[in-house]
Amino acid sequence: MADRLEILRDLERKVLWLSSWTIHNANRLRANPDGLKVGGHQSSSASLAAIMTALYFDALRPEDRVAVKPHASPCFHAIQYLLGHQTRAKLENFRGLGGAQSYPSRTKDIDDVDFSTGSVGLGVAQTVFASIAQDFLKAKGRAADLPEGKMVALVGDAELDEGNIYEALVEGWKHGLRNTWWVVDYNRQSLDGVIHEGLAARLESVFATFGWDVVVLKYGALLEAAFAKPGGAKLRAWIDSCPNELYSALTYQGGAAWRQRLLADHPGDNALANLIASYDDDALARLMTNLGGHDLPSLLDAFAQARTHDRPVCFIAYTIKGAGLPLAGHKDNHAGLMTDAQMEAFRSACGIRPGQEWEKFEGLATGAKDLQRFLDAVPFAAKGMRRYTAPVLDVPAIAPPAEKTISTQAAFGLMLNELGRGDSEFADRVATMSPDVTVSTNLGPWVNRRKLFAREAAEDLFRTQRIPSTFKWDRSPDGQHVELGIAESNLFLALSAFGLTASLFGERIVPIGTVYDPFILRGADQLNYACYQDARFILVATPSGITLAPEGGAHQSIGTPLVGMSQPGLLSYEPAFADELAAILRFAFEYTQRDGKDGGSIYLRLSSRALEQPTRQIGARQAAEIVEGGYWLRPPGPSARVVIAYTGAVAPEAIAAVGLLAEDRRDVGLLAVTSADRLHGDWTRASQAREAGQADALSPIERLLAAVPGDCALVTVADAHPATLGWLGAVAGHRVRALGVDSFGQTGTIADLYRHYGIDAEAILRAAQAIAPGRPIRHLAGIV
Ligand SMILES: Cc1ncc(C[n+]2csc(CCOP(=O)(O)OP(=O)(O)O)c2C)c(N)n1
Ligand SMILES: [Mg+2]
Repeated sequence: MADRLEILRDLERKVLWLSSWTIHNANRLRANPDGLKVGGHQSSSASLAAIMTALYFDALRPEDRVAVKPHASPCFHAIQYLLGHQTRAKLENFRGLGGAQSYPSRTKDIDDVDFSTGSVGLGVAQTVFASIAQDFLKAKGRAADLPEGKMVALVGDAELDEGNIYEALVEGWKHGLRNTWWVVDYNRQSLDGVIHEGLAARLESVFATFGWDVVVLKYGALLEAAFAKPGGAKLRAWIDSCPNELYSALTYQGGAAWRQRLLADHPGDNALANLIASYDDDALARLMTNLGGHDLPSLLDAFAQARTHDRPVCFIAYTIKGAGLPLAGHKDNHAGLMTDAQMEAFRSACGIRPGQEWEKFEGLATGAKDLQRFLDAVPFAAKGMRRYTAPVLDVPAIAPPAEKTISTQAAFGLMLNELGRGDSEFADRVATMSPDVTVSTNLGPWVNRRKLFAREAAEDLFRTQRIPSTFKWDRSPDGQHVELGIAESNLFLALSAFGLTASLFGERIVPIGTVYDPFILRGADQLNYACYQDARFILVATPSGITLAPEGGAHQSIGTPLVGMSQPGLLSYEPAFADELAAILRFAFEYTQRDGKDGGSIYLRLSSRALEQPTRQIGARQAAEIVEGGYWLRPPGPSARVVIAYTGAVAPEAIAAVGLLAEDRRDVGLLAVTSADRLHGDWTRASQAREAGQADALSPIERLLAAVPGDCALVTVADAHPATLGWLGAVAGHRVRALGVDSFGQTGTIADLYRHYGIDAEAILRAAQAIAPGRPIRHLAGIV
């Protein structure tokens, strides 16, 4: 059998070839009707070819989980192709519909992607929370058959500009982060150009501050050998002080340029001149670009070392963007593509015959048999695909609290407390988390029962000191609440990681995160990221809207229901009453466990406004309607000229308005909308089904509005942007007046603010009078 290192060198060349070819082929063959290039990132991929070769073909184990730098996707797909997990057809259709994805995608790619990436910074931070999730499971004796894996991120150096990475770093430190490797592709280039001088030194100190090992891989074996020769120390000193921009430019220009510059900077230095003279131009170019991140022996060594302990490690691997390609080093190379002529030259340099471009073993020193034997024995792929499933948990009974007046937020807290009091398997598998708003979102009683998670047990000092406190916050490996700092970004990434445990570790966890509703926007990209990779979680966002009256405009949310409606993979609900919330929660517990497209995550927009509760028993039919998104609290009669539709905390205003209207308008209907998102989504899907020939397709909102006479008008009201419900008029062609909030909130009482923004009962009456003229509404006349 050929030498292991030689085989890995062959594979590195192959990975570089295949990733470059995949991109080139897609751009060459698939003429794009939009006149756009198919695109791809040849130089970003090349930058990581050696690092990824060392990882995937040697260092990684099946239990490791990896977030690949988004623009190294072609490199990742090439590796998976060599391992037999990616098809040639998908590579040929790279960036095409149904082809290998531009950025690795858990849901769209077939080749064993652990974490989707694309929005830079998020995949990196995701590994921190995946590691905490792994610890959470292990601390409870779960996933016992699975060895502890490393959570690995391949990180671009410019990617490290993203603030969310540092938020995760702080959070990781608080949780005693382990088993996390970040491999920084330090190519000193970003998208626009060359990155700032001296970043590596800053990074070293940042990571060291947070307790990480830092391993700098700066020089490869060729450079180290040169440094040991006469003149070598000078060469090293020159490299160390060379500005990034100059290094990049010389890399691009090649051997002759390196020679000229080195000699010009060292006049009269014979030792250095002799050293340089011992390399021809090509060899000099190879020497000067022989950085640690392209040096397989250094990489293999560093990864093997790091495997011997569980401390988090940041590898700063110096690389050249576009290494091995004619694009190398040029600051414009980010989206640069090799020309046909360049590719042709590269093909023949790789020893690949025309027509044999996809052949795995073409042009390599190692024989096909040896190579296949090597690939078959690669530890990472030894267990095949690394996706798990977990059994569906039975959902325990959930009853609404008996309080006559209560807010949805308080009801949520009580129901979770009840869940915590029980002894269901389901409750044991819940993980709650909150960005420093655990108490103010009513999770406190649950935490009292189920404790905070920590790998080391610690008693609540206030409790041991007998200082009275409502909260008993003991820390324990059994604990089920993951205490997070204020950074909302971390909440969503934690929900994402805990929401993937079934697939990542074969153990189901039901993550429930609470957050103040307006601060969803602080983590909106992270929320999108979590949904994009089909993590399953329940997001409880409370309090919400201007109903948070005295808190003022900086804490009040306006557009979040539209976020909920427009976010794929997330179904949003805004119940008004506790019994509705109970039905929705039961559904959420079941829905988040469903496979694939039949399930998803849930967003509950709740309120701290205590409402008088209806006296009723919700039966199965009504519970189903609540889950479907709406029901008639008062059905309209045949003579209805106006119907009020509301969602959430403005229920009392809508109910009061209907009561007052009833004196002057006949048959007024009152529609309770528990999920504008669900109603809208099902309406869209039913329309699509009809357009596809399924004539009898009908959605819940169409069924509900079928009871409304055609010339009747709708007045909709929400403590949110009016577009939340304004679309209801389009379902069956009713005129609509949509009330809501479309400017920044203010401090005041709820009554003040509802009046100010026009979502109180009188505003509803005024709207009804204007849109459904008739006898003057007495109540309004009285006021005027
Ligand atoms: C949140 C976000 N902002 C911007 C981009 C666009 N973008 C893609 S790659 C990139 C630069 C990456 O540079 P670096 O991380 O150093 O990777 P390299 O290409 O050098 O390997 C940018 C700005 C993105 N993908 N995500
Ligand atoms: Mg870079």
